[in-house]
Amino acid sequence: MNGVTAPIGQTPAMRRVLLTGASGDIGTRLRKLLKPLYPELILSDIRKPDDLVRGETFIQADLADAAAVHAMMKNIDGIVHLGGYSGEGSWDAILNANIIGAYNVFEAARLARVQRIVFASSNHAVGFYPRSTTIGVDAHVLPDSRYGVSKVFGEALAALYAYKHGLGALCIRIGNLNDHPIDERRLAIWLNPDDLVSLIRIGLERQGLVYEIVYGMSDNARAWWDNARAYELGYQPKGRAGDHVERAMAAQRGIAPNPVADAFQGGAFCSDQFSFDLAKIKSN
Ligand code: 15L
Repeated sequence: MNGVTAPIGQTPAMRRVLLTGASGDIGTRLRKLLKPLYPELILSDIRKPDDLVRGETFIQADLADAAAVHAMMKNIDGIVHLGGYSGEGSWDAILNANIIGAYNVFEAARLARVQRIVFASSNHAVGFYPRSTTIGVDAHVLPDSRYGVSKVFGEALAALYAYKHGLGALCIRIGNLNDHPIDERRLAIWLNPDDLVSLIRIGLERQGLVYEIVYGMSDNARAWWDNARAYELGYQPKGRAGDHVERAMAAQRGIAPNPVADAFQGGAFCSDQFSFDLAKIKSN
């Protein structure tokens, strides 16, 4: 099934939008890009951003602290949930920040009757697909890390809260967000920051959206992902990975080959702590 968009419905009024993970790499960029669109943007993170400016509203909160998460949800219309660990971490770190943290956010959103949530999922939810394969959003999950497992968990929470409680949800399996792709793998999964904003707007504003998964990538002939559903929802990416091929491939020449990382879409997340036999996966 390709996600569900209800045939009728109102475009939700997105006045107060909460951005979790506002001090992280992506959050720091989104703070500036989302503010003109959602003037009442509320920022949150476990760590206060160093460069908060007048007019920005910040709430310091540990997502593993349910009471703190519930408190910041008051009068929120929509959430962009980036918060948590953004790479591989110990089980304790992932459990607290990404698993318990995500649960607290969804549950608080339900109780506060939030209308929409955009969940920052990741390509690492499906990182063990070979680079020779093109996958859509209905391919079964193949996480490449504890981090990837936590993103699968978040997608599952999003489905549960959408179908059971009407919390409209868009899960964006983000590739690599940067001004330009920085190596061969990142060339295949590159996401221009403005294109992420376009996807977020679909998640928060598209009429009738119930539950969807899309890939967070820009326009890309080299892609490993079929992003047809995003286009059906109105996505019109501006970034073109094809404009950056030479630079990315030049950077790749400086990177040592790794048979496991190079075989799979998730790259080094796959080779990290790998203890199986690559030949057995390939012959599977
Ligand atoms: C991610 O999900 C991470 O948050 C980011 O730091 C990058 O590692 C990215 O994936 C990637 O795959 O390049």
